Amino acid sequence: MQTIVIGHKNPDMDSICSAIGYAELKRLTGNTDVIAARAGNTNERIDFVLHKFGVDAPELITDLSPRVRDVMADEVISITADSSIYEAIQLIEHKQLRGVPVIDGQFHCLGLLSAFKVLHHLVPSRDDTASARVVTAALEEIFHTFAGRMIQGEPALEERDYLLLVGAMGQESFKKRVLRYEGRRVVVILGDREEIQMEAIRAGAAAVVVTGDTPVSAEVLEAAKKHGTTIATSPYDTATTVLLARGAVKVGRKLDSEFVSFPPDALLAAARDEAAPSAQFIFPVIDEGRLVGILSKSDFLKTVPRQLILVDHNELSQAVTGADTLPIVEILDHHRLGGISTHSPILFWNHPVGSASTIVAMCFDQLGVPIPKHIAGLLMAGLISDTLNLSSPTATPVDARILERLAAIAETEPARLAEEIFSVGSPLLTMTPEQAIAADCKEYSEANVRFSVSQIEEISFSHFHKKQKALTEALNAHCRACGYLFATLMVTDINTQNSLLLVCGAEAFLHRIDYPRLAHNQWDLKGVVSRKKQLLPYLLDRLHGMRPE
Ligand SMILES: [Mn+2]
Repeated sequence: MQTIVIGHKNPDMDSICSAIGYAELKRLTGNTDVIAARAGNTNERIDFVLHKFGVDAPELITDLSPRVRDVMADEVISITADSSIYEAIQLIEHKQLRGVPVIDGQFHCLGLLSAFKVLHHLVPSRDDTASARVVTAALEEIFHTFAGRMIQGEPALEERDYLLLVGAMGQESFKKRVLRYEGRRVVVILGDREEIQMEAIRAGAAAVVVTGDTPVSAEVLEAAKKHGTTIATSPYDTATTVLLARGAVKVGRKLDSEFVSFPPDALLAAARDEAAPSAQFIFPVIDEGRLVGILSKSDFLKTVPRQLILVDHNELSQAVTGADTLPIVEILDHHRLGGISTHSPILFWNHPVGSASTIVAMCFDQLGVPIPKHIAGLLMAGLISDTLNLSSPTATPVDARILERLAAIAETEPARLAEEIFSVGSPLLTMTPEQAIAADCKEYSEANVRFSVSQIEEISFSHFHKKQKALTEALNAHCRACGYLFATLMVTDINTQNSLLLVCGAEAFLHRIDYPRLAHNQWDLKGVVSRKKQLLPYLLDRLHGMRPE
């Protein structure tokens, strides 16, 4: 069972650092199959911190919905098209299959061979009996199916259409019959009836198979040599020998070349819908033309061996796509509760401290696990970033105490690290307006309306005024595209501890904002720096006071 530790969509520093830190704690406490992941791209500030502490970015996972590859059988039992039906029967019986995929030498799937198709070949319907006696194979391959021994002639490797003829009738009737066919296409199968053996040879039969391991006379062998007829013996009686010989037909001639297949990345739910009405017994999984797995209908009932730990969020609307398809086993967060429900009891630690990184550090302490130096550095970055180096109203005495401890372990000065983080990659300078809005955007769903709150941190407002118009346009487009009641962008100056607020959307809502208005879409938020502790409660209050339309 793989455990994925992951933060919210549009990951910020705290989301990334707390996920890496908590995954590391899980590993240090004996959970071997655990990875940290991120639900979106990093930004320059995050990249700077990861580089500074020598850590790779967590794996990018943007959709956790189960895929075909999660449940398919990847040890594929297959058969090549040039194998005989006899070999296919052995395989199907031995492995207890309902059929097998048929491949060529390069693992391309050519079709499917079902046990039903094999049965139909062995027991044809009455209308098909004429073709049922024709076997397309090399003589050697036909002999091989009944463990025959060649006692006269050269091994003929050339594949041809051979007609199986049983020499069971009287000499005159047989002679008439065998002459109806092209001799070189005929394989006569019979017991120790020497006069019929001689008729077959004189008619120029390709081969005579003498069944029941009965001896063949010197005269017959001599005549065969003269007429170029191959003589083989079979240890089985005539009826059995014919049955087995028919198994020499190549699998490639009996396969169903029309079949439903899936790529390994196909969504399992979509594959299930497509597979459900199909009579197909198995579904090849094909990647770049090659057969890489097999999906059976029973595979759709399997549980995907994966579970989630959410950090820095607890609302499904902020979680990675597909999070609702996997069990959530733990949540570590410091936000409002967003109405998540689970099937089983889970570890849920929601603590209104300044960052999820703070909680991760507390988890290390609680379990008595020393915090590795590089993890301490990352947790510092998450904490500093979320609390604007303890200056945000979200910062608590717990954060201050934890930051001091982390600083000692990481041997890093918090003020210095804060300065480094916030001076890298100003969102307003390095991003397009669309990117600046999307970089740290959280969607909320409340009282039947949806809205978003984006936040960017700058070390001054100097770049804002130039970008103000473009930002407002982009925010408007974002609001309309997502169908929100309103969308907001909070631009925070971490030095002066003030913010500017852009809001686009329903006029009725804009009217209710009573901060000092600087322009139609812009308000002055003096002393406001925290989205969740200051702005979000304010917006929710404004929203709840609105009359229903
Ligand atoms: Mn956070």
